[in-house]
Amino acid sequence: MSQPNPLPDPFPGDDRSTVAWPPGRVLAVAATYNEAANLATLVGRVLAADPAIQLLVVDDDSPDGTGRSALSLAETEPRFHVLVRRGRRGLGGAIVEGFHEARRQGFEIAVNLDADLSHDPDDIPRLLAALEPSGGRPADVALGSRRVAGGAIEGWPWRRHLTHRLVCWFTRWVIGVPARDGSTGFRAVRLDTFARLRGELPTGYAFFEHLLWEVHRAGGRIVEVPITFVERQRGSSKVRPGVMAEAARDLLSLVWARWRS
Ligand SMILES: Nc1nc2c(ncn2[C@@H]2O[C@H](COP(=O)(O)OP(=O)(O)OP(=O)(O)O)[C@@H](O)[C@H]2O)c(=O)[nH]1
Ligand SMILES: [Mg+2]
Repeated sequence: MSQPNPLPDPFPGDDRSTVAWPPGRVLAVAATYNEAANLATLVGRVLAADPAIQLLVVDDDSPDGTGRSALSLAETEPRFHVLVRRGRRGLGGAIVEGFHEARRQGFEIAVNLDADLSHDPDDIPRLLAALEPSGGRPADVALGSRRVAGGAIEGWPWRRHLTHRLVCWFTRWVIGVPARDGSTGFRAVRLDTFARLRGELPTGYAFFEHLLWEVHRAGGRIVEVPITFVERQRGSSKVRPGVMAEAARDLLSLVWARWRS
């Protein structure tokens, strides 16, 4: 049997911010690729959303200099940290490495959000409250959901709605993950649950559905909190046909994984 998710060694060629990490419980993790136009707003808004939260940006050596700007911003803000990955690309891989960094630094909870402000940092406290309801049953993952009562998507063309519905239907009914918005990238995750997962997670966009499948089959509890997703106002989408084809292939591999398990 495979080992639970081990903590890998840091990659030697990467760049990291150097200011010491203050102790903390919750780390927001945002993967970035060419998000220079959104970076400063993202950092300001996440840190303002909760005075105890810290933020890690995991950049894949963006050609537009997002990583460089982030590294210099981190010198002035002790709650902001940066990892610039060299020679690696992919949203899922960047988030996994962000979660590993969170574990290495002793955080208990990671909150994953997009850097393009489609996810409102002001919703983070509601995600955290859903993970640890006072007097209620704790959850392992709290999803920022566009598909429960009160949730919404603003600014998408019909084609995006169609793909999104299809992926959510597949994740819920074919793979059996008990969530209406299994593809959301806005979520709070308990890091001890993440550390117990056994399967490989994809490095592309299907990371989100795979993570939920792994949490569910490990007996983890998933809850959903309504959010409004607003299409990005600045910068450009990284969802290209190649990225979608890779995600579709990774998603279909879950059918096989479910059948074998
Ligand atoms: N580190 C890293 N981040 C990525 C990569 N691809 C996308 N991202 C980041 O992942 C987040 C989501 O990417 P988007 O391009 O906004 O994709 P999306 O939100 O699914 O789709 P849109 O609605 O088109 O914006 C953003 O913060 C991106 O900068 C990648 O290869 N590496
Ligand atoms: Mg986006």
